[in-house]
This record gives sequence, C-alpha cells and structure tokens, in this order.
Amino acid sequence: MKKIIILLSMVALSSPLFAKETTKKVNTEKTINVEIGKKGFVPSSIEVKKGQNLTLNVKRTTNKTCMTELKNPINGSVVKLPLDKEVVFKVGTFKDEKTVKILCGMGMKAGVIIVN
Ligand SMILES: [Cu+2]
Repeated sequence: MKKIIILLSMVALSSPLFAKETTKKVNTEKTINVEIGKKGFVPSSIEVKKGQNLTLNVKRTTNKTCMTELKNPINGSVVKLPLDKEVVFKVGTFKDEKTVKILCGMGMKAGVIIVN
C-alpha cells in the first residue's frame, strides 16, 4: 500500500498540470541593480513584464557622467544620484508592451526598459 501512495505522489508531482500551475504565477515585483560607472548605464536594457512593479537600485560610481539624475519614465519625477550611494529608484508599473527610454536629468538617453 505504501508503495502505491509513493508512486501516485510521484506521478502527481511530475504531471504537466502541476508544472503549469507553478509557472503560471507572475512575480509582481521586479528589482534590478544598476551601476552608472565608466561603462555607462549597466545593464543598458532592462526587461520587465507589463503589470510588474519595477524598482531599480542605482549606484553611480563615477563623476565622469551627466547621469547624476534620472527621470522616471512613468511620472517624470527626478531622482538624484549621489556618488557611491545606492539609490532606490521606484519606477512603477507599465500597463502596455513597449520600449521606454530612461533619461538623465538633461533629457539624454541613459538606458532602456523593454516591457513585454
Ligand atoms: Cu545627460
């Protein structure tokens, strides 16, 4: 009897139905670490799913950049990036699939967010 129960639970765990249910859950929060340094804005493109709440932990490690501020592509608010300090940049949630530029305080492209 014990053997049958073990066998049945193994079948249940490996069934495609079970697998589908676990992968169905979409993470509602996404946090990415960004460094603004000698190589620029890294990673230069960030992927997020629509409906996900995006947060960037941004650390500027160089003074040789104009990216001392970033503009929020959703609401236009500006975050200041002091040197060598990690700043929590709450970007927010995108409702549609699109590619959005992240701009510096001067309006130049710093990085890209790809919403899919
Ligand atoms: Cu700039």
